[in-house]
Amino acid sequence: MSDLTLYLDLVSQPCRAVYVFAKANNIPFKHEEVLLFRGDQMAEDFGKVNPLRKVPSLKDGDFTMAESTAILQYLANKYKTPDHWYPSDLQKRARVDEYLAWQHTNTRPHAARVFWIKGMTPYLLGHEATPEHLNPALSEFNTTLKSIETKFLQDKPFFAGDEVSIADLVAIVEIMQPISAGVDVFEDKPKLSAWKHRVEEAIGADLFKEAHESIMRIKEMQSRPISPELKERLKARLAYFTR
Ligand SMILES: N[C@@H](CCC(=O)N[C@@H](CS)C(=O)NCC(=O)O)C(=O)O
Repeated sequence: MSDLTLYLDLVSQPCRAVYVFAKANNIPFKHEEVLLFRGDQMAEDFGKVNPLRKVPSLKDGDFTMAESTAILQYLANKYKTPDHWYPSDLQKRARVDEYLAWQHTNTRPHAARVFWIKGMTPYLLGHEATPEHLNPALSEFNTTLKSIETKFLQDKPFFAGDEVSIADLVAIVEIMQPISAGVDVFEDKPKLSAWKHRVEEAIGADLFKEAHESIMRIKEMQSRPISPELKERLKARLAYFTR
């Protein structure tokens, strides 16, 4: 039995990256669900694993850690996964690290903003997102996608060259978040769309689909009851994105 436990909610993009990576590499782990819509992140026991109360989180024996990109690097190093995921070649690895550093202030917040405004406004406020809020978010996200094409992908099959790496994985799960809210992310972007298909194939279509099942059913989840307290917290988060 593995000592490794991953605390995940697959509606979360960084959780999906960690989940897909562990599964694709046959890393044995115990999957502990921390369902954010149920408020599980506030449970006392989870606070001991991650006082930041965020997923993904990892526990390996007595060792605990947070932050998806650091978790991916830990798993790649510990389980000596195939080199292409996190290349040992200095400059290829630097390409991966470069994207992982960039995405924290680009793909991640910009994709999340589109998702929250388009996908969470009807749920939390009972009406569709207004163009006033949605359009600037879409425009910012499209600029990010353009940078991914021109700076990170260029004319290569994947960000670090001929094979998939954790940088591609982190990017694709983030880009899928607005798709789940009904945004046609790949419209008029054949290059990015072809890259998405390559990443999906490299990961395995079944695993890719499985990891995205819950976020693709977000509407169904939104029809379940949640506590008024949690709803208020979610509204505050939405207000942050529309400020
Ligand atoms: N930078 C962190 C972000 C983690 C994060 O923000 N997780 C969100 C889900 S996507 C979360 O746990 N939110 C719970 C909350 O804020 O209550 C990472 O990459 O792991």
